[in-house]
Amino acid sequence: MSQVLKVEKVESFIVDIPTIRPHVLAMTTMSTQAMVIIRLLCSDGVEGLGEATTIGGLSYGQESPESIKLTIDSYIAPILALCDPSRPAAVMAAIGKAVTGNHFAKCAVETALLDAMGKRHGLAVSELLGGRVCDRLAVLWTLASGDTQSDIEEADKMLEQRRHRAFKIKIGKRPLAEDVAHVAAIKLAVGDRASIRVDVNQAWDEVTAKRGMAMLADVGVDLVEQPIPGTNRAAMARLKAMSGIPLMADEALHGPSDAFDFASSGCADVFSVKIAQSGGLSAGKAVSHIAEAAGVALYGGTMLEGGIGTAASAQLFSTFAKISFGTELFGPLLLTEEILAKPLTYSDFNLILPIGAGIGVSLDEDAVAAFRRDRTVRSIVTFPKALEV
Ligand code: MUC
Ligand code: MG
Repeated sequence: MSQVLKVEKVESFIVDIPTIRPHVLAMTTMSTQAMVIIRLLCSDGVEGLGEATTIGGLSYGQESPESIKLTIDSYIAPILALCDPSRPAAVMAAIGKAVTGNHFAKCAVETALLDAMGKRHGLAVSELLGGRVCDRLAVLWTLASGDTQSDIEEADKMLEQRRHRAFKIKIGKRPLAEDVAHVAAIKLAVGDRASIRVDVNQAWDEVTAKRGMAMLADVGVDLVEQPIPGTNRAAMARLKAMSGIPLMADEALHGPSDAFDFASSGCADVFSVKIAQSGGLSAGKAVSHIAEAAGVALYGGTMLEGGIGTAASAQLFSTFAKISFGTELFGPLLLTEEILAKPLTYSDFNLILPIGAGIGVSLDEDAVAAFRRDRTVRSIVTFPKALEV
């Protein structure tokens, strides 16, 4: 009789939570966030949690909440049934052979495997990834109400509460002059109290970006994120070469091979590392190593995940030797409801790393039950006990 550990049950479900205000990005306006949560039950009774969350359905990335769930249920769960969950790297390699792309779905699964492994051994996921360098991470806030005065009031409130002292302003939806005036007014209001960055979410062409980045440098912006489509690498390299402000790649980075290409072609000064876009925590870690080797600065990105994805991202980012531009791990704060049993702690401009095994958080089952999209029909994939590897 084999003693190999098994995955006995895979459950994935979508949770829809409203945002505290409309979140206006160049390509969509969010009023709710849909999070895909996965629960793996292993044969030793240990449960692993993971999350895959994207922004605005299919308007940001190539996977939607519905496609992530379908990929997990129909293509990944049957592989999990045949694998030993105490070997996450081997399981992810088996999944990689059968499932191309689908980085978000893979990220949720790897997170759950690492969470279970950490719980099994009494270790935080950061320890499994090499060990923490810090116990807290600087966290910025995105000003994206769509209204200049509301954004200024929001920034003032965050500064007073000592919650955030770096702000990312979403632009690219309005004409360039209006966007720059909006950013200039916010920078003038916060002065030296905060760092101001912008995220264009690929909305500009190269000509607009050249003009825009010069204008933003004049108003005191510290960082410009993904001003043009990430696929236009040559133009990213030209913008980096001419810009007086550091240029950050976000949508362009879908894991280690993009990171390698971007680093070797000098396309960005900074990489926004996202666990979901990278294809999981290990892939995100590889992105960070490529950046470090190439002298590219690091930033801890988010897909506006809830508590599970945010905790998992924090576990990884806490292992980076240096994270020059901080993180944007504020996702749970943008939502009206908490689904963690114990909310993450934000204090003195930082996210405090959760203490505890695995990713360090657990679900509030009542909150989850109240916000699950499938409140009536449940989809749980249970494997027959007799199944042998
Ligand atoms: C993005 O493009 O960076 C992260 C923070 C935020 O407000 O939006 C996301 C996506
Ligand atoms: Mg971005």
